[in-house]
Amino acid sequence: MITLYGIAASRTFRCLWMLEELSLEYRHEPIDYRDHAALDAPAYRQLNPNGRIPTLVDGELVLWESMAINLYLARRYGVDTGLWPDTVEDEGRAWQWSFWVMSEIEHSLLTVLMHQRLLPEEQRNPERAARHRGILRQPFAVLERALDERDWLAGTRFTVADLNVAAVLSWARPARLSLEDWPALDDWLDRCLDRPARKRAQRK
Ligand SMILES: N[C@@H](CCC(=O)N[C@@H](CS)C(=O)NCC(=O)O)C(=O)O
Repeated sequence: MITLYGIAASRTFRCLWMLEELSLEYRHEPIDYRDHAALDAPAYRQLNPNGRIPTLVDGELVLWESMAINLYLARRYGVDTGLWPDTVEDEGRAWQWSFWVMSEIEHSLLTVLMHQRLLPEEQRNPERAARHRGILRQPFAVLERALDERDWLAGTRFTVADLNVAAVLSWARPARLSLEDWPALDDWLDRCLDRPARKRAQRK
């Protein structure tokens, strides 16, 4: 039995999206990241010593870190459904893009989302948002060049590489961050976010 802990309006969304793509049966425990009593409960800390979401339990295996959870799920259950790449080279690309999006994009894009949309207006810092919009231009250009040459990031179809990167990039939409300078990226993001499994995950 698979159990996933965490609400959809958090990084848990990435793993809900993967579970939905794989059509797996799972139990969803929607722990909120603001519910510190739940995150600090000894039974939860035993699963995730960081006291964060998401956490996946699959039989004896307990995993945390959204990208690791998705790479595991795709490798274990996504070979037949096509979520796991076909070649070792494309597996390498899936690792590459998953690490890359976390190190080059996640922090700056979350900062833009917080300071452009999510924080109460009096707590927003427009200079901070602008600085991180500037930082994002370089990795966005890298992704644009990659997607100018190919439709998908690892192989010739949607895989875990696209899901992991698009799940982070999806914050650009609620942040109302224009991607018009990167048309191939913008188009690829639309194609990823248009998938029924993504929409189901968002409603969890
Ligand atoms: N790198 C981790 C980050 C996990 C994380 O920071 N989760 C947030 C919610 S999106 C959380 O649990 N925050 C609660 C807290 O920091 O107290 C991952 O990708 O899974």
